[in-house]
Amino acid sequence: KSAEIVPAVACTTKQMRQAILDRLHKSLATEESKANNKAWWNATCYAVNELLFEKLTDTQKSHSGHDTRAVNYLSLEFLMGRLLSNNLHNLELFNVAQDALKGLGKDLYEICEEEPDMALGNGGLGRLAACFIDSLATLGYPAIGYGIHYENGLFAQSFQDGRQIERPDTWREYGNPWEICRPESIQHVPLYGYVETVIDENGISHKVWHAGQKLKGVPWDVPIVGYGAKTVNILRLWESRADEAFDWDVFNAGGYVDAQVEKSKAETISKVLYPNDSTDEGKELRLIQQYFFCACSVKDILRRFRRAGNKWPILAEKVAIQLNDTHPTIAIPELMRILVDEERLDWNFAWSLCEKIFSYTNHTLLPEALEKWSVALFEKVLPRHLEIIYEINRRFLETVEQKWPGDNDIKAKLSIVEEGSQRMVRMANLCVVTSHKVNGVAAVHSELVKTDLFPEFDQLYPTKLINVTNGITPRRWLKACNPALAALYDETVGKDWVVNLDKLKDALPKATDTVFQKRFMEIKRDNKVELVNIIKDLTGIEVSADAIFDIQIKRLHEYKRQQLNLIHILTLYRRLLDNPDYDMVPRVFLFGAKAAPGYHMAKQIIYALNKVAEKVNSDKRIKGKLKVVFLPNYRVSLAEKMFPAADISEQISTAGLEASGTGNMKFALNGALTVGTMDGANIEMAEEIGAEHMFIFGLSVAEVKELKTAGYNPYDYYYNNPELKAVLDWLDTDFFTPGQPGALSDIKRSLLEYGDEYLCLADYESYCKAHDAIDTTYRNKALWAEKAIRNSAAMGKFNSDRSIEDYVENVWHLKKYPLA
Ligand code: 26Y
Repeated sequence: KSAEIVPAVACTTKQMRQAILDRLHKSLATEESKANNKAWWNATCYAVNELLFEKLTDTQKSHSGHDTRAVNYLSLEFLMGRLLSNNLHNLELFNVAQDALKGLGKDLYEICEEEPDMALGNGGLGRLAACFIDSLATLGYPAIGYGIHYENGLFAQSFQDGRQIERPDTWREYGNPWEICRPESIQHVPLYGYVETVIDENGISHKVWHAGQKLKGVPWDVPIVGYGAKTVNILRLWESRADEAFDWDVFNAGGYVDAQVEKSKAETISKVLYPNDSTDEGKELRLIQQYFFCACSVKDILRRFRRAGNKWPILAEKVAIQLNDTHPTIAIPELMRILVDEERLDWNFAWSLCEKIFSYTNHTLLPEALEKWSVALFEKVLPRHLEIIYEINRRFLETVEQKWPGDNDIKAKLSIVEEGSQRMVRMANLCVVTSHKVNGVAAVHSELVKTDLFPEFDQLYPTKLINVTNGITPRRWLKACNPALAALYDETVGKDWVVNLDKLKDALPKATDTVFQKRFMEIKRDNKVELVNIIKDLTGIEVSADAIFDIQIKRLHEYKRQQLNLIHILTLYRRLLDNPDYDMVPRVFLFGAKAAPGYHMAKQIIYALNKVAEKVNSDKRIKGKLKVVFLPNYRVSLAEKMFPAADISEQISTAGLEASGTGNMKFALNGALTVGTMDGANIEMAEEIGAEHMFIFGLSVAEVKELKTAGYNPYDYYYNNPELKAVLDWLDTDFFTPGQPGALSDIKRSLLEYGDEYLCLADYESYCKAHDAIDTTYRNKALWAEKAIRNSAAMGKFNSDRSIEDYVENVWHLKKYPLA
């Protein structure tokens, strides 16, 4: 690979400046003196689009010209964040745009702040999809992301008296410059109704589904620019509308109003992203969302296939479909339905195509997150798909019978349909049965998928279950979000690290170089100062950049154990109150997290953290040694300011429960040290970095299993550790909630009476010790700097480009087609 990267798109500062002005005048009908920052942002986006659209059409032309094999990445979530800064970086025009705007009296960083986040996802799974489409385009692979054009993304969070309030996220209320509506590619989607058996002219019977309702899927395309702009792929998002063709009947019968009501019902399908990321609620609207999106995407995939003049036998040579968790599983029976019912292909032939086309990524072992849909609901909404699932299952159970003759327990366990008072369709089983590859997202997780989640499937299909360790895109998570550190790496290891993150290793010899250490830590300090200002703006709280910035940012979940972090904070606070001279490096504990609106305990933990923050931050006795800040509305754009400013990364899930984690990688890449359990990708990070440069604590996966089998009793820890007992008892008083004793007792109850499912108390002592070690290590500036550099420079493996190459080699088998 060459060292010097030639700019992807020719554009001088002068040309950029003119393009922005033109857009301001000719597209936005305003002028310099009247334009606010939002208008400048829009004008800049339009100017970028002009450069980008040409590459987009060139890429699409090349892909159809070569009739390329492509991966279709189906995901209910794409957590894109903002696009302007990233697109400029990938076009290698960030500096050009910065200079152009400077010439116009504007600051590009300020302009970028005008962009609403595209928050079409909950967390890790959605952000992973966003990193993956960046990598696919960067590597030059033909790929399409398919998703839903939600009118409202993940809710906006604010706090009222410390409690989470949710408000709708109106990200495109005033339009979105990045999306292109494609009415020429509209799809129609049937729902409800009944199935008829029809005998054709040759006397052969087949099934016809007569829909009770029809939806229209309108595609919105978002261009995805790869780094270097050698490929611009698309993310295609479907918006639901009423199908006019269908409404005419009601309309003509005088039902003008009814027709309008039908119309708004159809439009609710893509209205809102479900904010749950662990408990599957089995809601009808969600199933319809999933089907609507899968039906549109599958039809679109087949439309492109046919347009190229191809015939069915080569479908699996041209099409790979990746299912991002089980959420798009319904694409499987949908493809079978089209091939068998509409195209009248033989079942066995259609099935052999599906087996080659589909593959599935599992992101969780938590039983409550595994999707199941009631047979009754299926029967009502998708009657033909239910029949197809039954037939898939009937044939599958024959294979099980061959492998384990007469073993009805195994059949019951593996069956796609779960028997019981409410019969349920198990989506994960359908995925595993169909897919040629099933992957977990980190080594330990993939092992647990084999041994704990699907052991019999692993015996039945010994090569199906594999691992693809997650990754993050270094373009967004280093180059764009931490320009100073990116520049230091450019200078130290060459600019190639952006596409070859392993290059960072060349900086390792500098880990002990005092000059390099000084520069590395000055950058960290500057980033902390920036965050100090953001904290002040958002919360009014004043913190010092000299303190250790200890950050936990991720969805709020009991298994992620923000409550363990909380009880450690209380421990430090107590130590300080007991002894005002207690010697500790000042610490700022920062949080960002959204709780699912219906998840009571998660909301209680947010409330507790906010109440503890209020008390701690205003307590003069502790002399500013401890601060607690919960930043509201955690999202990608806020994350981009927090990762570069972190000293400590909290990755403290109960071992065995965090499939991978990806925030862990973003922190380390930006020079934070991890305090974490041996869980998910933390384990592989320790292999790369050296565990001695992390603060590893707590029970291992095996120890968690042992303890649970032996019978875990949280009271053992409560009565044996006076410090632990004191902080838990504190939660029962009204110390943090004056006049309202018991307002935080829920948390204590969950950790004692309710059995402490996530073993917080078992890991408490070890966690506190890890934090003591953090304090000691931080006092040694050179040692800390060395470790920070080692963490960052060792992140090569966690480049999402590597993840994509793993998928290409083991699952998708694609070829690269970059533009010349
Ligand atoms: C079924 C529905 C309620 C649901 C919706 C979203 C269930 C789960 C989710 C999202 C899950 C998720 O974000 N999982 C995370 O995926 C990351 C990427 O693989 C992992 O790094 C992380 O450990 C995992 O929790």
